[in-house]
Amino acid sequence: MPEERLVLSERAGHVATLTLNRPQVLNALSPALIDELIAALAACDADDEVRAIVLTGGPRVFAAGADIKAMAEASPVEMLTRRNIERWSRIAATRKPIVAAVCGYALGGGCELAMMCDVIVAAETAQFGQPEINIGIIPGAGGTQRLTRALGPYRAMELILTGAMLSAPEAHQHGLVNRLTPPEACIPEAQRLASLIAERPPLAVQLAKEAVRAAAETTLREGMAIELRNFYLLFDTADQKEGMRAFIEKRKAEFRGR
Ligand code: DAK
Repeated sequence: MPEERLVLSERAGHVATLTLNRPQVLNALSPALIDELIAALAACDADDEVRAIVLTGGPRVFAAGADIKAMAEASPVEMLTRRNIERWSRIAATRKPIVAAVCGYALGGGCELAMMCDVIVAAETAQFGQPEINIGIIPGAGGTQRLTRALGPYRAMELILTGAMLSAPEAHQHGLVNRLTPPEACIPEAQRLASLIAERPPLAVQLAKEAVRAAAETTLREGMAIELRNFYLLFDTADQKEGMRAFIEKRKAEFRGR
């Protein structure tokens, strides 16, 4: 029997949907699953047919965190030599936009993974949180930084110090979630949003993503420099010529990602 894939991948039009596939352990993010996810995202980045990605954990859960059983007895040196930081940063470095469809728990590394995505669609019943404190550690894949930027320092501090969960409606109210849906509509809504993005010129989408990301990761001066560089660069693309000509000729633009 072939081994079960830990990340399922399917494509409809220009949208790839990646589904974490360890439902029996609430998609606990084992090193093997993270490796498959990195490979699947790299394949999306390399495939011209893919213009936007939906990342989901399926209809019941997003991910309940890194696999506790895989790290319970690890030493600091083992944790270091597993090169997790480098591996996880490859997820965040994906060039194409990722829409997360969070249909249940997004906890610990699961919440951090959702926050590495660019847009978050959540079911009303979903729950977010960084419960690492309850097992004697703190977030290690960006939770203290990205949650703080998303929610502000006081709310993030309370969640990280208590390990409490944040309901999807609260997360939506505080700007961590873009859209709230009934549970069964979460994945289709993420796919709809991804298709909308996929209709836009792909290179402009990727360079816009890079520039918006820079706002959270660099100074205003550096961010402005990245924005300007990308702005000028787009005048060298066929899609910029097509987009502007189509506007002037009052027709729909046909973008080719060139
Ligand atoms: N790891 C391993 N197994 C897990 C798991 C996890 N994080 N979460 C759930 N499971 C497993 C359970 O052990 C159980 O397996 P069996 O006992 O059936 O074999 C199965 O999933 C179902 O879970 P429960 O029976 O517990 O289900 P409940 O509905 O009662 O509770 C729950 C759901 C989500 C409240 C509960 O499972 C829970 O509290 N899970 C743990 C949540 C958690 O503490 N998450 C944070 C883990 S630490 C880093 C990158 C990432 C990280 C750190 C560093 N670097 C790049 C350096 C991330 C760290 C973490 O995420």
